[in-house]
Amino acid sequence: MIIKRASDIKSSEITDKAVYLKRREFLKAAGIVSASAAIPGLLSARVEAAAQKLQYVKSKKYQLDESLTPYQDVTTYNNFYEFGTGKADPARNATEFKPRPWTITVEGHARKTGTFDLDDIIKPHTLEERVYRLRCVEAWSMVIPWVGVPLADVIKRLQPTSKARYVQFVTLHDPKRMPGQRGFLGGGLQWPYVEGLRLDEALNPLPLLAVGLYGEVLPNQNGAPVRLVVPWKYGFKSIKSIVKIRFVESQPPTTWNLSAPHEYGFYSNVNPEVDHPRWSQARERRLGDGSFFAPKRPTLMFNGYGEQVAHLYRGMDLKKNY
Ligand SMILES: Nc1nc2c(c(=O)[nH]1)N[C@H]1C(S)=C(S)[C@@H](COP(=O)(O)O)O[C@H]1N2
Ligand SMILES: [Mo]
Repeated sequence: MIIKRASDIKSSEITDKAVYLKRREFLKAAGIVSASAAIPGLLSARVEAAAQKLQYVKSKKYQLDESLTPYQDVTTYNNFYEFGTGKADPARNATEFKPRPWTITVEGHARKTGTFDLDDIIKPHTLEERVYRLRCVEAWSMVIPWVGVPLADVIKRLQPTSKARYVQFVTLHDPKRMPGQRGFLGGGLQWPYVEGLRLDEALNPLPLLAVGLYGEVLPNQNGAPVRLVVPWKYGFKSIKSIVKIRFVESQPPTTWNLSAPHEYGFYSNVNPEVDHPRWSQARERRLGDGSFFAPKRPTLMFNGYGEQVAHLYRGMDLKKNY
């Protein structure tokens, strides 16, 4: 099924009440009901585009006793090199990006391969909200209420075979729609952006395929329409705008490792004891904590998720496997 964005819908369609009601049902079936949809008189495409609400259940288990990073920070301080290397660039340069319709192609060692509509990969009625920390390798962090589904559930439905030992993820490669993929705006990364996890990491209950945050569809700058959230790893593992999932036998290449192998490894687990070659990873600045000069907080091993994930790395030298 294809979900139209509010911006695709002509105002003539919106003013017709019958069409409006039908469309509202359509959006509801898709898990999207806009704030303004509750007040027909106030319906406008502009308002609706600003707030496409999602329907989801709040996770009881995955909450944090920490204040949420304000929406403003979450959506204006981003890393998304496809839209520029500056933190403010993605919010500015991704406004025209249309994340629907969207398909995901599944390849490699799995029983269910092929190209699927996003809504077949992530069933809109199964959405869950979980509050996770995200910590960038650049030593800033955020606490965000994500809306999505566990990656493990999606992978199980795709039925990887015994040959699958890693999962690779690929971002959209479309220089016409992603200005950072043309010329110098994207900092000279190799495109498309790629990431990967060991299959057992991917099957851990924590990683989310997120389609929203703060109860609304993902803003473009945060990786619309679907991005990964792997909360115990540095932010760059949480790949945005995913179009391909590939089940492979050997460790797949990853973008930041290709770009600077001595600085960014395949694992990239948050680890206060292993410094980045050019700076310490022992402390972090929490966005929204006040000024840039607010005291930093200590970074936690595995970003605080050790209880859930430390067993994945038993016996491994995490200094070598950075
Ligand atoms: N495709 C793609 N995914 C990406 C990036 C990117 O440049 N391109 N940046 C990564 C980095 S370095 C971080 S810290 C997070 C930032 O996510 P946020 O902007 O939603 O906070 O996205 C990650 N995912
Ligand atoms: Mo990052």
